[in-house]
Amino acid sequence: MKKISSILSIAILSLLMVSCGDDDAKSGDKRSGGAMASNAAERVYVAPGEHDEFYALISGGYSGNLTVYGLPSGRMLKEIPVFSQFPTNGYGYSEETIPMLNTSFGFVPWGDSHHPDISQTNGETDGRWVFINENNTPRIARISLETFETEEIIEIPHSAGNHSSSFVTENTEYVVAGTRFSVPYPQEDVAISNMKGNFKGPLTFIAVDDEGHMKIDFQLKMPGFNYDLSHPGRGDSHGWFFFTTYNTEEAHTLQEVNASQNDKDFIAAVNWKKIQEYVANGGGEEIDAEYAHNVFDHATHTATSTMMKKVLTVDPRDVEGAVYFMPTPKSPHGCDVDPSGEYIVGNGKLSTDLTVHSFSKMLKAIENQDFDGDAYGIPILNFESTLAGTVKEGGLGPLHTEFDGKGNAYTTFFISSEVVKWKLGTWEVLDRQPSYYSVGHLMIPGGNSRKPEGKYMISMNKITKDRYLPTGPELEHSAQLYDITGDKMELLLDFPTHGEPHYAAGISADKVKANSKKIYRLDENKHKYAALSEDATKVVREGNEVHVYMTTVRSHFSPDNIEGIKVGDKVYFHVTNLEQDFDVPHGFAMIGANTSELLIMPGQTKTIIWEPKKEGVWPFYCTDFCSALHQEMQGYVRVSGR
Ligand code: CUK
Ligand code: CUA
Repeated sequence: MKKISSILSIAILSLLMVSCGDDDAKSGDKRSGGAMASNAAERVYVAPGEHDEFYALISGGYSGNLTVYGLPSGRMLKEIPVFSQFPTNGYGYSEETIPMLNTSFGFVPWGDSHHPDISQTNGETDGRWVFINENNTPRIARISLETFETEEIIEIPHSAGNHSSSFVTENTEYVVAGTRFSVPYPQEDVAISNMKGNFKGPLTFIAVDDEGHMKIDFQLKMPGFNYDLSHPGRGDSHGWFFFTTYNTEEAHTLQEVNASQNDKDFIAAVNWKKIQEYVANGGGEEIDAEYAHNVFDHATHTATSTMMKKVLTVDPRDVEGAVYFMPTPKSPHGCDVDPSGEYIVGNGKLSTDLTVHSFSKMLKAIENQDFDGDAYGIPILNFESTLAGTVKEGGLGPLHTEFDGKGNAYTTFFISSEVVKWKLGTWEVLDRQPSYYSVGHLMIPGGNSRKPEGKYMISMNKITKDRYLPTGPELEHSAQLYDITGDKMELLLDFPTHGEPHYAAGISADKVKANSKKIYRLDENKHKYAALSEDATKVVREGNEVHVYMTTVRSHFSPDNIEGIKVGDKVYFHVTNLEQDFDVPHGFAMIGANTSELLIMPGQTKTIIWEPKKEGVWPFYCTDFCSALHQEMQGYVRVSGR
């Protein structure tokens, strides 16, 4: 590969920095709405009592959570705790959910989530689950779209900066995780300058079964590049997975002069079906690995964490035809596959053009062995031989692309702060709209599948500036909703989003199974400390541990007067909510408890620990307004000296 000291790259990088400054490129017309539809208000208005047409599941970035919005209204419906403790409902604080945040590094109650992706059947979003990655302490979570709760978290061993994740194949055979940092594989104490040629970039393929349970099938021991975004093939390219790479120079310090020298990095094309077969026939090598696998069980309402010890690793060179590199200009970030599966779009973030590869040309090039050498034994395909086309004058700093299912693609440009619509096949630019400001990802419901629901697009912008009433230097990020049914994109709405929403997944509401029904049934409650009726409530002492089997129902706790507790005891409140209605939670808060409160759903049992420090008579109460007598929902614990 040709090494050129890329002056353009550096120029663009400096632009990248100033684009966040006060004089945004192309954002001079502040607070004008771009191509704002005159009847925009009407088109996003969802009348009181009416429901939105789509769910938008928006990553909460460094909040570690996933936030649910309705489209087109932009109304925030729920925040789902995933990788972070959440006092609102005690997630990560209650004894039942603490194991969800266990890792090989111990309890890690925070995360940086980036890319949600909805499970698919036959290439269509199916509304069963949404997966999301955690970048910092590499993990993938599965959230049920029936309960809107996090049900499973698997840690990714031998990975660092779990970024190319968590995209699913078209029948949810795999959810895939990459590594943004190359690392010693397995980890060891070596000089950082030892990196080049020695560090690896393992790509992890996690099999998903019919119940949604995740299990690492294999890890592909790739060369030590940085792996960025990824996308599964679909249709004809089903069976392949594509990953962008950057820093193929393998520089261990990423001052731009070191890491952006190569004019082209790669898109790695991985034939996972071949590797799956190889592994099924006993291929690969088991190596030591330490990673937590945390599963929430619905019958017991309790999560368990298992520490796994081995992972199967595959050297791509051992599987004929498993991996090829497609040269792609200018440090590609996004890697997006169109609904037909034929086009693979590489967004070179230091470029103005977009490079589109053709899957069918790629197959031909492989057949003809149209190679330009290799990288660590992996064939590099000739650039021209896979090139389908180039989108010229797209803008500056392309990041991500989505599709509307009508032959059009939409690409975000961070530096020139705009969304550009272009045509697949002819590569002509059809429309461009400024974003306010500096857009990262964009999302079209189903835009990651064979059947996009191409009615709306949201752009998720990094800079908020003057879009809302000022709230100090920290401003929530801003999303913008466009109607994309016409020739031109029409801006309809701005709405703030929580954390940094790198990406989002969308689905029409009628495909989601959540409805007004009871999730936790009392008659199916297998929690070890459940009290299924008021008669079953009790206080049991075991040494200095005290278990209070408590129930709640409008509007009292049972028991509500507890005596015989001593300073130094460890008191477990196991609270079962006996309500019959599906949506009447009760809360439980104890004075001085430093482990948050509980929010217990009907039929559910949850546990919180309280360690009294002082003698006295101490109150507890219900935190969730549950009836006219909510304020009467209270009790006392008497604490005596030892
Ligand atoms: S990344 Cu944030 S804008 Cu994590 Cu998908 Cu490109
Ligand atoms: Cu129960 Cu308020």
